[in-house]
Amino acid sequence: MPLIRISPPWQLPEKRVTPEADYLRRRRFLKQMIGTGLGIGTATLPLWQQPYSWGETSSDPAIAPIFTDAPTHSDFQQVDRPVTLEEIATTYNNFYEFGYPKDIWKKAQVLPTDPWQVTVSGLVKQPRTYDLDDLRQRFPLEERIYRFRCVEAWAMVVPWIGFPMRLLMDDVDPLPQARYVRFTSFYDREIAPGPLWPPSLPWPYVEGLRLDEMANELAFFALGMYDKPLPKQNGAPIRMVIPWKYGFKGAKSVVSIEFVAEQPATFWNTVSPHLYGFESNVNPAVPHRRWSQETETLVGSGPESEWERYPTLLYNGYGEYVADLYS
Ligand SMILES: Nc1nc2c(c(=O)[nH]1)N[C@H]1C(S)=C(S)[C@@H](COP(=O)(O)O)O[C@H]1N2
Ligand SMILES: [Mo]
Repeated sequence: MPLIRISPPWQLPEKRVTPEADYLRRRRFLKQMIGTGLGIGTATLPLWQQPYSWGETSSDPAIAPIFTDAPTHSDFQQVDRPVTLEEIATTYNNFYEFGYPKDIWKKAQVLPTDPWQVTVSGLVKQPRTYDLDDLRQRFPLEERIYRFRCVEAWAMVVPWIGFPMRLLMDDVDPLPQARYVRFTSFYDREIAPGPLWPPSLPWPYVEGLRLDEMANELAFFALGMYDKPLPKQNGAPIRMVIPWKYGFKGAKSVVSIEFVAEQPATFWNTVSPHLYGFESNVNPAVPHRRWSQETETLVGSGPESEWERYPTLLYNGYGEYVADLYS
């Protein structure tokens, strides 16, 4: 398949980033286009911009509108920074199963995402296995514009489409003994072997939350972003989004969710317990061993050496929602 090379994002004719107003206007415009049945010619678009790409069902025009129709949650319509350009958020990624470089989006296109199943098991009254249709139909989709902060001190603002984790919890009904939740990403060494070094990385990628963190209003499962199903490089077909924690807490391409009694071992915490704590809430006062966390750069806000710097906020600015979890 021919890959279309795009210019570096800061050379795009649009502004460096998409102001909220423009983003919202574009969203309404797209809805109208779909409403009137006027498709936009998409064959020439790069892979990650094509409207619907869950494998075999990608030609099903009935599916795409559920993403554009998802209402924007009134509390999460904007943040105090511009929404990151889609072209940036989908080409500057961490997905180590496909290697270390930020441009793994090309390699990630081999991720098989259809069929897909998410198994929910462990200390629950109603163990369940969801396929993609179950996930899309059982849980009402909404849009939320969230800040995103990687432990590497870069940040983005992403319009996610998905549903609160709380709804899935209610659906499986955790037992009283359940105190933690363990989330496991897709792993298939034949398809995505991960970096060759170090050879001992503890695959698969596993992340964990306390039960009350998962129940928090902000904890979210994303099925889409920018009105479209998630691109593979961003963790298709379903990923965690925990906006008050560092980005690595948000496992991509989730296949298993287990309710457990004890704090689970996680990927990064196993690699380096003192660098990557289980909790890993965004906190400007706690430096990484090799860099300060006091400020962060906004990805895509110009050529990389000139990215805008902002102060890091405790809990990534979401203290009002989560601070009482940690008092
Ligand atoms: N399975 C898996 N999930 C993952 C990662 C990964 O390497 N593998 N990287 C994490 C890190 S470090 C970050 S910052 C975010 C990046 O998400 P994005 O590429 O959509 O911005 O995904 C997180 N989830
Ligand atoms: Mo990260």
